[in-house]
Amino acid sequence: MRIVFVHAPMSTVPVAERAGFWRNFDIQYHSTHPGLRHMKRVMWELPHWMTWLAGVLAAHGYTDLDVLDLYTEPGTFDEPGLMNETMVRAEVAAHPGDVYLFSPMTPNLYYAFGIADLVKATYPEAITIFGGVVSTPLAEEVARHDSVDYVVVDRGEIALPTLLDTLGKGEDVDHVGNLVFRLPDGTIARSSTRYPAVAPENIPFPVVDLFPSTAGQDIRYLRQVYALGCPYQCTFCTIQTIGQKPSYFPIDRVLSEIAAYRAQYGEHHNIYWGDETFTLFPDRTMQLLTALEGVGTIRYDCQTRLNCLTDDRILAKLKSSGCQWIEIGLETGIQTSQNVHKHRMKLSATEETLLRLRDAGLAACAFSVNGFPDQTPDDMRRSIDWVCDLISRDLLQASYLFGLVPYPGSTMYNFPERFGMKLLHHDYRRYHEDLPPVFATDHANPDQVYEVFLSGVAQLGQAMSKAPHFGALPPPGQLADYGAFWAEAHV
Ligand code: B12
Ligand code: SF4
Repeated sequence: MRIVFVHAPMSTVPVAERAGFWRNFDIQYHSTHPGLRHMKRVMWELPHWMTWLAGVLAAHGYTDLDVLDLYTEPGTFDEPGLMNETMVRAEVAAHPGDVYLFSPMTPNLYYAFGIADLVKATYPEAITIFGGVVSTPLAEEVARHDSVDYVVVDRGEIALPTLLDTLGKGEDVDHVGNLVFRLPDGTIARSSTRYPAVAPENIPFPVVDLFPSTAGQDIRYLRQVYALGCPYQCTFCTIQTIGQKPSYFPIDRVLSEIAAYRAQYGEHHNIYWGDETFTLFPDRTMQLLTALEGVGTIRYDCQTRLNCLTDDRILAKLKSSGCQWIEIGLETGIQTSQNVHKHRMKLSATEETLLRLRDAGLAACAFSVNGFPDQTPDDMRRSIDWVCDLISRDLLQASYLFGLVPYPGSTMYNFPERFGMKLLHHDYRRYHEDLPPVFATDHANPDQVYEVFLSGVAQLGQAMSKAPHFGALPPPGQLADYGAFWAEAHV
């Protein structure tokens, strides 16, 4: 059985203000990552679900695996939002398979459907299976699409091989768990069995060489997971497929994955820890940091919450074990929004915590989000001013800024009225963090929110034009290389 993993493309939105923003962001990032290389083509990172599930499949004897990568391929879109059908058709024809696996996110679900249509048109006998972050909460809707045969909801480690085994034997899929599919009469069936999550130590080793080693030139870093899951419940987050109780991979396993990925894609690569809240349990974090320090050659980025950075032991060890960049979900400078949407994170601790990080030699980068539904345009502007001020005082080295999107699966999407939001449509192509909000509130309409967003992107871009606190500016002649990814698919 030949199984093809499909990397669905992401259509970027041309936002003029982003050019300067990403350029200056990238300069700040590179300055703290000596030796980092610019991406040749913009894959950004290996699609993690693929190497992960490929490992699961290989352990079950499915070793005839291929990748149809339309994400990195230049020319997938004729213009923003319009896939180049001739090109996609040719790529599908060049990757024949018996089974095609898709794991789109919300903004590229539509394009994944388009590719599935072309798969079915080219290979009518092929089976298409969707899974992952958007297919799970929208399973019925996804299963209704003509070119989708099966939707696997939640985790896939047991469901996917069980489904393939069943199909291979020509048996009825009735007994397969985590499954949603269309019956011949058009109604949607959902299996009653729900498989338990497989403990990390029992998840097979990934298929690290699913991509050629040249893909190492197209990525920014290697993603590695130590713990899966996050116990917080932020209203805009969709962490549901991974789960809420963090469970940890054995440290030996983590280190051997890093070694294998670096051997395949380049020893120079840094690691980006995929853990949502890397410093959640200090004792567990310390065990990993001690091991990393022992290896001594691994440099890395991680992400966490502000309230999980209070332990000085951790800060010191982060630095000595190779951490060079910490991303913190600050989201907004308005405390009332934090109370509702960010699990009551206390902003009063921000300056002191950032100062301690800086003193520990760690560069901090914020995630900030524009457009919380309890904010007026003035609140939003104040929030952006606050982040810019933290940058200007070198408490932050950089900050992302995205527009708030109530993704399917989030509490905000499920209960918008609780937050004073009215969802305006379900055109998921426009559920995009660089586009006007897909909801309205009594405090601000989408145009007002978007206006603040665009000026905020420009303002933050300007704030990041300062000399980096950690590291040095690149030589003037090379400046054009920085942020060059902004017009392609990227985070
Ligand atoms: C890695 C990552 C990325 C990477 C790579 C994305 C990729 N295509 O591989 C990058 C940095 C490029 C990225 C970009 C974006 N991301 Co992202 N990303 C993640 C992240 C941190 C980890 C995903 C991951 O690899 N997990 C490990 C794998 C093994 O877990 P998994 O994907 O859930 O897979 C399991 C099951 O879901 C299932 N499964 C998954 N796929 C499939 C497919 C089949 C066929 C089957 C059977 C089963 C199955 O089996 C797996 C094993 O159990 C998640 C947060 C999270 N922890 O989930 C956010 C997340 C998925 N991203 C998100 C978003 C919003 C984006 C962006 C839209 C952001 C932006 N600013 O534009 C872009 C979209 C780009 C795109 N469409 O590819 C949201 C998704 C929202 C949504 N519901 O759609 C998430 C959940 C973050 C969040 N907290 O809200 N992202
Ligand atoms: S936003 Fe971060 S802290 Fe909040 S639930 Fe999601 S992963 Fe956890």
